[in-house]
Amino acid sequence: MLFGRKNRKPISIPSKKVKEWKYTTCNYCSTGCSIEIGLDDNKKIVTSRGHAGADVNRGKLCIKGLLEHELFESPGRGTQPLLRDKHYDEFKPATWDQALDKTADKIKEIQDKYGRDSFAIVSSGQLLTEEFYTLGKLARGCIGTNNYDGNTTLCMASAVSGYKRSFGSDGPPGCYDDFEHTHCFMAFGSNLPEQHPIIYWRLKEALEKRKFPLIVVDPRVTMLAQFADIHLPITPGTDCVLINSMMYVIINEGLQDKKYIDAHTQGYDELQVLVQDYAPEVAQHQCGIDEDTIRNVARIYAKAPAAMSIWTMGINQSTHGSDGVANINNLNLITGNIGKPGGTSLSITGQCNAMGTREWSSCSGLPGYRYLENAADRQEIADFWGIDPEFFPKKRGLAETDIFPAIETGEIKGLWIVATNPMTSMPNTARIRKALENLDFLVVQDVYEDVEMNQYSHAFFPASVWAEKQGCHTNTERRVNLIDNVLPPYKDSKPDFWIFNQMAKRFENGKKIKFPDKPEEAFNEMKALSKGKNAYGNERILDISGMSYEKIIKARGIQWPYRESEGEDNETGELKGEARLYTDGKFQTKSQRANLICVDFYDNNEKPCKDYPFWLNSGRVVEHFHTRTRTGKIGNCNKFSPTPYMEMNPDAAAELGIAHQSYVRLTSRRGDAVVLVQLTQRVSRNMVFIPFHFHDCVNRLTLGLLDPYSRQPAFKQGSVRIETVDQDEAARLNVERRAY
Ligand SMILES: Nc1nc2c(c(=O)[nH]1)N[C@H]1C(S)=C(S)[C@@H](COP(=O)(O)OP(=O)(O)OC[C@H]3O[C@@H](n4cnc5c(=O)[nH]c(N)nc54)[C@H](O)[C@@H]3O)O[C@H]1N2
Ligand SMILES: Nc1nc2c(c(=O)[nH]1)N[C@H]1C(S)=C(S)[C@@H](COP(=O)(O)OP(=O)(O)OC[C@H]3O[C@@H](n4cnc5c(=O)[nH]c(N)nc54)[C@H](O)[C@@H]3O)O[C@H]1N2
Ligand code: SF4
Ligand SMILES: [Mo]
Repeated sequence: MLFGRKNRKPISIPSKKVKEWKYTTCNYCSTGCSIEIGLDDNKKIVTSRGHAGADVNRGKLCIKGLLEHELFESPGRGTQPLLRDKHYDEFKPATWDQALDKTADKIKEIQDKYGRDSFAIVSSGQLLTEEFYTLGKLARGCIGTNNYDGNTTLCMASAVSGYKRSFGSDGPPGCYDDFEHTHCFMAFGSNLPEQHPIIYWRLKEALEKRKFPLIVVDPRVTMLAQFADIHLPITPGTDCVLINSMMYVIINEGLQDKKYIDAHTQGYDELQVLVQDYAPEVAQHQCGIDEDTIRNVARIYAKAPAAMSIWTMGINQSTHGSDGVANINNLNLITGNIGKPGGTSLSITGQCNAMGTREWSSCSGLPGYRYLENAADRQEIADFWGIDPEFFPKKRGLAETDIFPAIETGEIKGLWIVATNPMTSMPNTARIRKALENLDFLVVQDVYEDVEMNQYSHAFFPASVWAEKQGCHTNTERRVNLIDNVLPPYKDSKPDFWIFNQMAKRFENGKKIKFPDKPEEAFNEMKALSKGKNAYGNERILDISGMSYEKIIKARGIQWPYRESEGEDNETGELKGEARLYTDGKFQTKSQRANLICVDFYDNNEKPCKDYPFWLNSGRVVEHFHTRTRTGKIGNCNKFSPTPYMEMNPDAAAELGIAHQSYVRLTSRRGDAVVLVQLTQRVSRNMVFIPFHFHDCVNRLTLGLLDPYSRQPAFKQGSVRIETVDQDEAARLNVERRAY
């Protein structure tokens, strides 16, 4: 039956008169889609499309990528540098030299008076890799502060920490092609259809060719959970209990991969003892998943010829974030599911270049997965940059989530914020505002002048955005792709790369270290540093020495490792890096064995109680990106959710007399927020979910307890109470907030 298809008119896409298509890569999420931007006769951008020849997205884009070209001229963009003496004064326009001189002088003045570490730098996962590498040179090699970190502490820090503890190194071992080979797919706290729509599309394509079980662990009935074969609505923060219990079943029923465990892991005996405390009949009362389901899922996972796990913020943003990652790795190690097609432990990365910052920014160490704690690593980088190794600290400084408390106590007096908006994205907004008032000097470097962080700044550096610049990103599956330069910088904004280079000239060591003018020369430095062996004598995995911009564009992205010796694939003529890590079962540890790590559960979350009876969960929706500095300005994204809102269960609302689309006030132990109510069965009776995209909303309420290893906040666990409010007053407040 054709349902009248024969009579249907073909869809026609209006011609946009594209004269030329320019290659680039999406700058929102970590999927890493290749985009072509269409220019007309006058070199004006008229449209975008997905690159059909790119392996990642094969012609597809999501709503954000499709409309990304509207960013270049969006309202609120920074047009010129700005300066002021006090954060409550009016800004005055400045030249770049004036703004850079003033900032460099302030940095030196603060450091002279209070010590080198009293000036902190917080960057992002959203710059280009060459920019991260250059900022690392500047922060570690010239300014010399140890309090230098990125917003990845809010995002991927737990994945990094868990990978390092299990495998001896960061780096996701799997890839999207694993979907084509797996026999069981388990997702922990990851909502692919909304947050990584094109990864989801790849998964769906694989599922349409060959059915395999899709198991989703999420307290909320997300879009991915709606498509799942088995949905486990877990009690927030207890994934480790579920995984320990699955391992109990696997080990006690003899379903583990003994050969793999013996040959490639260490620590099995201790793990085997630990999981005995997590029999399903006991664990069910902690994690909220009944014992039969735990047994069923454990058996499906262990019996599958290849099984894979993915996770995102449901795991990372927890006080058990790093442990959760290590435990997912445990599950995959004991079932022999690392480094084989369809068998892997794949963290789905967040921001477009969260991987690039992990690899090359020097935030948590030195470039190329090197450690400050390791003398040979310090020496090697000091020699390469041409400075004294004694200039480097011997251990890592504060993470972003410890930098703000150090501002509060006066230990840190100056701050440089690059491409992040902690006024909206950090937990407990009131505390962040108070801390920022304490600063002697704040410089904000952002694409947008109206970014909330700018309210407290003394200097503002307007940055160029996305394809106004050139450089690389690394995506979730370790694929390095190029953002090619399509347009000149907007007004007097400058690429971040240029800004860092100019700042370096104002410091003593900036004259010793080479700061090349062209991003590709910085890329060549990274290539040189990526070769050879690490401190344990293992071949470096983060090897990009075979890549060049030309090759990357030709291949539409290349996965690392891609060594100098690697050429074209003989059969296909393609340029391909290695799709998977640890295929030989050799890890980056001293013994080359992976560590099985005992993860015991302790319950330290703020939980619902009499006064605050609802779990507060937060996350994202498809049409918005983060703090909405970008998608809030694009009409066709913003129109879907222009207002702060929360998902609430209809039965819970009925009990409190709360109507659909009315305003309510939420109160936590930190503060309050007014939101619009959306009634939905997606959340259970004792939980609400709020997208964190809006300023003065969910992060006024969040507690954000920190993970002991990664220092990542538990954004997703806290508690609130809900009250009705005067609807007219709330509506007025809401209009004021929707200023753009
Ligand atoms: N449209 C869009 N896409 C994005 C982004 C965006 O802002 N907008 N941001 C990008 C970035 S930086 C990131 S980090 C990713 C985030 O991508 P995701 O992690 O997929 O997104 P979130 O909505 O933050 O959280 C995912 C889920 O975690 C669940 N969760 C909460 N608590 C728990 C728990 O205790 N256990 C488990 N198992 N699950 C739990 C929540 O219910 C939520 O559905 O998205 C990236 N992609
Ligand atoms: N409650 C709650 N809070 C959360 C989360 C949650 O799930 N719940 N998720 C957390 C996570 S995973 C993340 S990643 C963070 C994100 O938090 P943020 O990093 O604060 O979010 P963004 O809005 O992406 O901020 C990036 C800023 O960089 C600017 N920008 C974009 N491109 C460029 C560029 O090329 N150069 C410069 N200089 N600036 C640029 C943008 O305009 C924007 O102001 O939020 C965290 N906060
Ligand atoms: S899936 Fe991510 S990378 Fe791809 S177009 Fe959408 S936002 Fe961009
Ligand atoms: Mo993130």
